[in-house]
Amino acid sequence: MKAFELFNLLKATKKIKFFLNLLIISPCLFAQNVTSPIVNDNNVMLLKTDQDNRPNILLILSDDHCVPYLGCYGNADMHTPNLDKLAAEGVYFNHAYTTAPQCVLSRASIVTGRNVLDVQMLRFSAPLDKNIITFPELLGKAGYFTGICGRRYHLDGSGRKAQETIDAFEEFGMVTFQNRVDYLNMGYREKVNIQVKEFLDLVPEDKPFFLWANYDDPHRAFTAPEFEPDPKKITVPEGMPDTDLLRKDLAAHIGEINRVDKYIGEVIEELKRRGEYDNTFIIFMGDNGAALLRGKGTLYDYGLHVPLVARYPGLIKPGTVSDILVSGSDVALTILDVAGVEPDEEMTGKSFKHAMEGIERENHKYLFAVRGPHGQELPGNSADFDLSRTAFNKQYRFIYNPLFHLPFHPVDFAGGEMWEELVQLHAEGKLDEKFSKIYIFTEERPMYEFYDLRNDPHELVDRYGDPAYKEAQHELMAQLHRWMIIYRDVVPLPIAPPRRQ
Ligand SMILES: [Ca+2]
Repeated sequence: MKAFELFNLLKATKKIKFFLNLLIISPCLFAQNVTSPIVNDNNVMLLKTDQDNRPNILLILSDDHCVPYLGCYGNADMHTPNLDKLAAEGVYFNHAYTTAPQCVLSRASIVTGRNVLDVQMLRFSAPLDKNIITFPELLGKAGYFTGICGRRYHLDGSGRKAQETIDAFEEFGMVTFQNRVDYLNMGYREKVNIQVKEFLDLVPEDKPFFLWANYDDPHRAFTAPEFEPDPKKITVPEGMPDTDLLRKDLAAHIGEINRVDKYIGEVIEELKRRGEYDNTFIIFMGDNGAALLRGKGTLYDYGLHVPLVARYPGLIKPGTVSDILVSGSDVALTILDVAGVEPDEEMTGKSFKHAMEGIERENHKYLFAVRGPHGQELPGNSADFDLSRTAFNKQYRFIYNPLFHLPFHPVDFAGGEMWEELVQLHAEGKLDEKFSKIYIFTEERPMYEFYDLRNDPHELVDRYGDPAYKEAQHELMAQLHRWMIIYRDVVPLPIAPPRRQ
């Protein structure tokens, strides 16, 4: 049977199932107040009885994308009219952070509503345990037609594999996403939008949909020269050395984001054409920070701080801006909240629906993030393998580097000419002192780092050990210590026990 025929069959079966559901649910509607929770035949708690008004949900991820690389974050070098308009008609968040600076780990949190340690997804690339519930499954059980498309979603053990790995996956049923959603497909660039349309064609008329669309921009290699700004005219952030090669690299990065904005604009047009735009909760974010200096693979701001934009006129007032702390693990809870579906009890993220409605109430006092292995190499440098941890809030960041002695390598561009020139300049003593001091150019990293983010947003001055920050430093260190205990981290804890007498 061809895939398309199979989908048609699925569509018909789901329609029959929908009417059966209605028959089961109808007596409950009359028996209860309309706002009372009801349980459908999959034992999923629905908070609303008025299912027809539930929005469609479109989650869009760009790949390796940090703040401020969108026009709505005040970056004049960007040409991102579609995402900027989405933000203007909805909300954007100034303090959204992923739970890890890497695809696999971060996406595991996004889809499970839990932190990386909790779902044991440190290894690149581990498959997500079949017993761990993801939010698309809950939406599916609550009556949504669900799908994932585009770039690798990374949660079925992606990447090159030894035959022994493939055999183990098969024997223990570890590739599970085809069972978790109605539609699963993968593709790059233009193919993503073809798949989006294919998915939309398959949505049964009587069901709302949930689609997770993954784009590969601005992941390296950078391949969008026609979208790049003039390197001479862009602004180099204060935290980066201003060299010609770095400008060229940064402009190429911006080009990719400008391109993904165009793709997203096409999806918006498609939703409008189908009359679904205003009835769709669109949520856009970066899967982790950008592969730029002190970005992807590091626990500094550019590694974790991602754009987060949402639009849904039924809920969000145009022009809303939120300053609350948001974690990647909050996305699942928020989507379920908007859909009126009860989360799984193991989910620890917090819904930020209230912030989209203009209520500035903090969900978190601190956020935490981890680094894990990247790729399959043994520990030779920090790009391939690292186990750093961080606790932070809007004011301070504490970083714990248990593998401080591993030489620093940036993720995804260690062999590039921009990086090699900077290393050379550092070796020759020609790099500005403020950059030579940051730990990406030094032989070793310190075990602990501490930054005053309000006064030093580019994290150029490590304040660890500075008596002026003694209390704040201990508070974050103790919070991280506690968190690592609670979630059974295998890494030695940051606070050493008292010495033997
Ligand atoms: Ca990524």
